[in-house]
Amino acid sequence: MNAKQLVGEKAVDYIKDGMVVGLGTGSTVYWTIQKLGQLVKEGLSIKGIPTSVRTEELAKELGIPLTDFASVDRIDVTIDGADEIDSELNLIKGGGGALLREKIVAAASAQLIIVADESKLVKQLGQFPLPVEVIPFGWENTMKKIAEFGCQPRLRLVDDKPDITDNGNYILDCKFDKITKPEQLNKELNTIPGVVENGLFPNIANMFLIGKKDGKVNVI
Ligand code: ABF
Repeated sequence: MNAKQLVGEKAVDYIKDGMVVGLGTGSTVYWTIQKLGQLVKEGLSIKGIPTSVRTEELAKELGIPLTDFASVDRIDVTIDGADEIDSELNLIKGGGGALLREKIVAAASAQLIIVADESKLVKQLGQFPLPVEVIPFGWENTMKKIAEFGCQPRLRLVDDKPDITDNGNYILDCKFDKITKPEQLNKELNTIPGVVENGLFPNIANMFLIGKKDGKVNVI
C-alpha cells in the first residue's frame, strides 16, 4: 500500500457516527473518501460537505450522503490534503485548484486533519508555486499587483485556455523564492482587488497524518 493510501484510509479512524465531515480534494483524500464510502455501506451515518465538484461526484458515486451550509452551521471534522507543509505546520494548498472551497470548509470545521505523504514536508514554504484564485475580470492587472510581492505569477492553463475553477475563476500559480512570513502574506494577498483567495493555510490544521515510505504513519 502506498503512503497516500495508508494515511488517506487511516484518517477515517477519526470519523464517528453522526458527524458532519468536510471532504477534501486530491489524490490522498481520494482514499479517505473511498474508505468512507465502504463504511457508509456498512452502516456508518455521516453527512459530507465536499470541497470540489470532483469530490462531490466521487462521494455521490460511493453513496455518501451530502449536506450543505444551508443545512448545517458547523463541520465536525474535515480531512484534506496539502501540497507543502513547513516545519511550523503552515500549508500551501490548491495544486488541485480547489483552494477556495477548501478554505471555506476548513474555516467552518471544528477539526482539520491533513493527510499527506512525507514528500510534502519542507523546511520553508515556496518550492511549490502558491495558487491564487482571481476573478477573470482584470486578471492581468491583478497579476501585476501580486508580482509586487516578489513572485513570478503564471496563469494556469488547460489546453492553452485558462483553467476555470469550480467557482468560475482563474488560478495564478505564483513562484516565490521562499515564503518567510506565510501568515502575513496570506492576509496581504487577500487585500488585492481581484484576489478571491490564496492557497496559504497558516497554522489552521489540528492534526497531521504523514505517511512514510517505510509504511508507518507519523501523527503530528
Ligand atoms: C488538496 O490536495 C489540494 O489543496 C492539494 O492540491 C492536494 C494535495 O495533493 P494530493 O493529491 O497529493 O493529496 O488538498
